[in-house]
Amino acid sequence: MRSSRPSVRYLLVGGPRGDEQRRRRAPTVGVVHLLPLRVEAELSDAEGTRSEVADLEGTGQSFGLGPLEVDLELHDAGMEWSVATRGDRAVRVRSVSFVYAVAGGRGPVRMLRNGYQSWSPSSVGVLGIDVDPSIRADLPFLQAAQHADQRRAAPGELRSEWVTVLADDPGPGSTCILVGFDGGDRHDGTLRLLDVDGTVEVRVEAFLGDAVLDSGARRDLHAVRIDSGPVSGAAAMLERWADATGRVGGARTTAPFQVGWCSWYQYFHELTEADIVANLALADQWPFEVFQIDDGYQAAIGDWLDTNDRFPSDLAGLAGSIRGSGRTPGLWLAPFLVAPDSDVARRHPDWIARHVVGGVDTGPLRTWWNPPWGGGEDGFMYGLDTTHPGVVEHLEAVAASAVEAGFPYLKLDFTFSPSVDGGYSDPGRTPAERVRAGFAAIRRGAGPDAFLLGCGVPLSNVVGLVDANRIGPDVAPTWSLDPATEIVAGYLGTQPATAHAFTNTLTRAFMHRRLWLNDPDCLMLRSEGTDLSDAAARTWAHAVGVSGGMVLVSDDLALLGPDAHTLLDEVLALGRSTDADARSGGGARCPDLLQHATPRRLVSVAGALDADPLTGASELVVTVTG
Ligand code: 9PG
Repeated sequence: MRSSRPSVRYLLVGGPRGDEQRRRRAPTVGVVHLLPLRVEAELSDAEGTRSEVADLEGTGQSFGLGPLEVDLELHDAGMEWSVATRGDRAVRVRSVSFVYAVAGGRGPVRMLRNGYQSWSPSSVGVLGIDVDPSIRADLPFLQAAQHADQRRAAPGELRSEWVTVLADDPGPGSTCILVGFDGGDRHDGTLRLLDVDGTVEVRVEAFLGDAVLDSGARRDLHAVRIDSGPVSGAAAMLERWADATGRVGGARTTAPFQVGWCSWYQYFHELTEADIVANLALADQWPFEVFQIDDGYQAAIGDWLDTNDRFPSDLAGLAGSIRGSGRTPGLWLAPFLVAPDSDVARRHPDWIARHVVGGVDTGPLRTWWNPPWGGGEDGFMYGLDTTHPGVVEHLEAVAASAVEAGFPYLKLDFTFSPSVDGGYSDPGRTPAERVRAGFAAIRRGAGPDAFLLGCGVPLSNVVGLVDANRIGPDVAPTWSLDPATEIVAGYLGTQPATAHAFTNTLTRAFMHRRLWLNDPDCLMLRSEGTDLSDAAARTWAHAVGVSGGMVLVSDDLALLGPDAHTLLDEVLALGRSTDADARSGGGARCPDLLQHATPRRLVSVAGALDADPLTGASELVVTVTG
């Protein structure tokens, strides 16, 4: 749970070049635009004392906020900024924000809410109507996995991570504005939309997550990019933002189109080596290049290099069988989690991040809970401290050993873990830097040629280190969920269901081959042992195809007949064609991105898919080239 350290907010009201800027821009009424309002910083005091002093004097583009100074360069297309300490003491910074008023639009403001990590829902919320899920949940343990800032949102506030599009009332002449950070490796970026006494404000927040800035330290914050135009151009705006952000971050976007098999959505935790062998024996009838072993082989969460009793072979033996069949061996791991009773946790208790409440260390930091993993504390898992040099060395060695054993394809799961609030050996790092340090160690160990797939990953933190990212929640052999099955209030959308994966596949289509390769999650082609109707299974398969993203099949191949082959062939034809277009700057586009809470249409050179997200029924019009 979050430490309840008191925090202080400093406000600078009026803002840089306020009136002059307002006059100069004078946008037409009816066009959504932003007006600069103020700078804010939120500080946490290590001693737990609350400071009441706010230093508000500003000089030019340099603004004093208590013990901090924020330097800003505002321009029409965004801003560059940095934060520094002034004075002779270190400062613990939760966030630094620039606040704009959202003006000129008609009716309630709609917000594309991009989720924090792979599984976080991305869809549209309406200010004043929808609420942030944390308001209902009020459960920091879960919120830590789903948001950059694990605290509850303010009442009425909507938030988006890394980038957002704000639009006014739908209808002819509707306009929108994009606000996004051009990176996420130094800190997360949260866009918060709220109505403050009738003024709609968007808070552009650089989230430093209580990082300690030493006396004299200056940190460059990620530049903010602003773009605007008719709402019909929203998808193109996001593509431009992703192009620019991918360039700044040195995105890895050139891996081949991926076609493979994955064990998870058929065998789950009960996977055995016999299952792998049986599916490998049938794989020659299928076009799989990758054969990926998911969760279930490992001796314990954290002990990735040892197999359990259901696997007579070791990792090298498993990789050898897959390689012997002519395929690329893939392996799942959750590299930053350790079970309390794992070898690694017993041998290196000092590698585990600490749970700190009000400045008091209360034990190892639990970052996830999954009862099937056992682990000695009813399924609670500890988080590794990725700022500890021993952990960095360990992660490098694990990745090197996995590749050495024959697995050049690694699915790195539950990787939000180092972002969770807690005690880490280097208090100067932001949550984003802690996540990235873990991935950087794995990349170094795995080498430049390994294929790294992020999952459960804070998306903005890993550009340039991963080849691909999961961009949605887990599929399941069911289309949608009865709201009565919601486990944590507000977070139904994070629970496995194919409709949830479908939504993110559309809303995040623009990321593919601009920031990494998109992994929309697996196809399930079976027609027995599933609650998915044929129509819904086809809708999902076609969405994956039209998106141009990775295609992994997750079925017991013995269950599949000729229809499954036909459907996979259709998906691959669609996918290869969209993906080829994505390589040259195109790709799939979601034309109704801001029209509904969840979009329904996905269009690419390969075809156009129209679906009903409620029922899973759809129509696909395939482009026929002569
Ligand atoms: C293995 C699985 C598969 C799958 C991953 C991930 O929010 N949740 O409770 C939640 C639980 C599991 C989960 C995702 C979300 O699945 O996405 O593909 O690898 O782990 O355990």
